[in-house]
Amino acid sequence: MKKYPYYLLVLVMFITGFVAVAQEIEENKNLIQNVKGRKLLSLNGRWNYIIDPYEMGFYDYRYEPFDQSKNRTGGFYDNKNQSDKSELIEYNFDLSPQLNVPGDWNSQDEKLDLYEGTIWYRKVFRYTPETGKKYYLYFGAVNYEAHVYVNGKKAGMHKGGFTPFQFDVTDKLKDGENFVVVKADNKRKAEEVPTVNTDWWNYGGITRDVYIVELPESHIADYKVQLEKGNLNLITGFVQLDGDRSNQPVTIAIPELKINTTVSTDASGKAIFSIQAKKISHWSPDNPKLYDVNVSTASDKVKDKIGFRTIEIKGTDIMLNNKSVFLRGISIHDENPLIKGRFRGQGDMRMMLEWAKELNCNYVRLAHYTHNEEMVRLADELGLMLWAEVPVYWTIAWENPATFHNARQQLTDMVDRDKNRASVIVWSIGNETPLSEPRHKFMGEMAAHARSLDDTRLVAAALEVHREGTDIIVNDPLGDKLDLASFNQYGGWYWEMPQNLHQYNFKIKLNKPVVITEFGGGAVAGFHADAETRFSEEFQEEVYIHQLKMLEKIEALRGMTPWILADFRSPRRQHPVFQDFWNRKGLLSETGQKKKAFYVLKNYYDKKEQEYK
Ligand code: GCB
Repeated sequence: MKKYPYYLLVLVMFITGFVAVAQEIEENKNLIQNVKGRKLLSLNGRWNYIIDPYEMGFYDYRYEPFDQSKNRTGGFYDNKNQSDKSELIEYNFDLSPQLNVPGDWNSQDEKLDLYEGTIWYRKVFRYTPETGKKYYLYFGAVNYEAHVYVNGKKAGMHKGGFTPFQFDVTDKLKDGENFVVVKADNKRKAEEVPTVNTDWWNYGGITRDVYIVELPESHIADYKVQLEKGNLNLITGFVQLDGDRSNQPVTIAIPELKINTTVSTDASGKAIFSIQAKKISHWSPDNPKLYDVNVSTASDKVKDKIGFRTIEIKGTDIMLNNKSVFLRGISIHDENPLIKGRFRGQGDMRMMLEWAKELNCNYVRLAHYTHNEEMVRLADELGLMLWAEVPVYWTIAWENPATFHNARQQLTDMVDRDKNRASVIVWSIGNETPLSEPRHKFMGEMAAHARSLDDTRLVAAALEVHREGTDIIVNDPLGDKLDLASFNQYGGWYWEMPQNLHQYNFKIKLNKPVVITEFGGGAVAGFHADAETRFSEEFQEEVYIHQLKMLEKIEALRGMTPWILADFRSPRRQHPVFQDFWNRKGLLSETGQKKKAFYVLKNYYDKKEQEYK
C-alpha cells in the first residue's frame, strides 16, 4: 500500500465522516472462514441478562459513558459483586434471570416481546488458553449494536444485526474462570441498516452462535475455492494466512478429484491458485454434490465441504452449469412461525427448507438480510439455489457516508462468509429502494462492490416498478448495473382485484432474465369464504391463480420467489382479527397449516419442472 502522511489520512477520513466508523470495524477483519471447522469452545447456552432501558450500565447520571480509557468505572461489564456488605452495587448478574443463546429475547420473556433497547448479557466459563495460540471471540450475529467485554476489558463493538464478527481476545482470556459481557441494543435508528421502517419484527439479542475459536498463531484466516467464472473444469481461488505469513507453502487437496496442489504465499500472506480438474460432478439441485476440500499449511489445517457449479446469464436465460434453469422459488424470513422467533438452530432451518422442497422449489430467497451460515450450508446439502441479501430496505439514509459504509461492510461480510457455498447464486444489494439520485449513486456503488468481491455469481436487487394505466413498467435505472430484471409487484392485493389482472402487461426495459422477487396476498389459514373476501384462503388462492397467468405472458420469465413461505410477525400488521401483528402472506400458517394457494404454486412448479427438464 502506498504510504500517505498520517495527518492527510486523518483529514480525509474526517471530511468523509468515516472516523467513527473506521474505529468500529477496526477489529472485524479477516473473518474466520468456516468457523465450525475450527477448534471451538461454544458459549451457547444460558446467559444471565439485565434489561437496561435507560442504559445505566453504560452511562452515569450525567449521561457520560463509563469510559475505560479514562479509568471511569461503574459499567455493568465490570460484572461486580459486593466485596463487603456495605458496598452499593445496583445490579447483579448472578441473581438475574437467564436467556438462551442463540435466541432472540422477544420470544423468551413475555415482557420483552415488544422491547427495543439495551439488554446486558453475561456468560461465565472456564478456559485454559495455551501460549503460542490465537483466540478469537466470534459471534454469528447480534441485533443490532453490540459492545463486547472480556473479563471487564472492552474487546470491541459491532453494528449490524445479521452478519458475523470477531474480536482477538488472546490477551484478555485467562486460565480458569472468565466472563464475557455483551451490551446488545436493538433500537432502530434512521441512519442504520436497516433503517427505522421495515415489515418484520425487530428481534433483539444474541441471535446466533457464540464461540471462542482457538487457532495456531500462524493460521489460515480465509480461503476461496470455487470454479472460475464460465469454466466448468478450472478450480481457482486463494488462501489468506494470518500471523507468520509470507513465503509459506499452502496445500489445497480434494482427494475425490485427485487434486493435491501446493502454492506459496506472497508478502501479504495470500496464495492464489488455479487447478485444472477432470470429471467434476457439478453441484445442482438435482445433484447437490459436495466435495471434501482440505486446506493446510505447516502449522494449520481446515476441512470444508464445497460444491462446484457455474452460474451465468446468456441473453434472457439463467445458465446453471451451461444449462438453462427456471428458478422455482419462495421467499423466507429468518423466523420460525411456530415459536414466533428467530431460527434457533438447524432443526428450525431444516423445517423451513423441507417445506420449500414440498412446494417443489429449487430456489429460495433469503429475505431481507443475511441469514445464518447454517442455513446456507443446509441449502448446499439439500440442493436449493439461494438469493442472499443485505438489509438495504426501503428508505435508507442514502446521503449519509456512514450509512453507506455500514451497508457496504455488511455486504462484504456476507460475501466473505458465504463465498464458498455453491447454493448462493445471487448477491442481492437491496429491496424496493425508492428512486432518487443519491439512491442511484449508493446502489450503483453497492453493485460495483459486490462484483469486485466476487465475479462468480449474479448481482441483483428487488427493483422499483410503477404503473401507467394497465402497463406495469420496469425501467429503474439501477437495472442496467444488475444481472437480472428482478422486482416485486402486488397486483391482486395492494392494487386491482385478482380477476382483473389479465388486463395488465409488463413493459420491461431490460433485456435480462426476469425473476419476480415478490407477489402474494394474505390469508388466515382455515378462514374460508368466497374469492372476493379479503384474508380468506380463497382470495389468496385467486391472487396466485391470476398472478401466475399474468406472469406467464413475460417471455423472459425465468423464475420467482412469491411472498412468502410462512406467516411472519410484523408490527405493521395491525388488524385485530386477521393479523394481530402477523403478516398473513404465508403459504403456511403459524401452526404449519398449508393454505390453498400452496397447492396452486406447487402445481405450477411441477409443470415448470417438466418444461425445463
Ligand atoms: C414488500 C416487502 C416485504 C413486505 C411485503 C408485504 O414489498 O418487500 O418485506 O413484507 O411487501 O407484505 O407488503
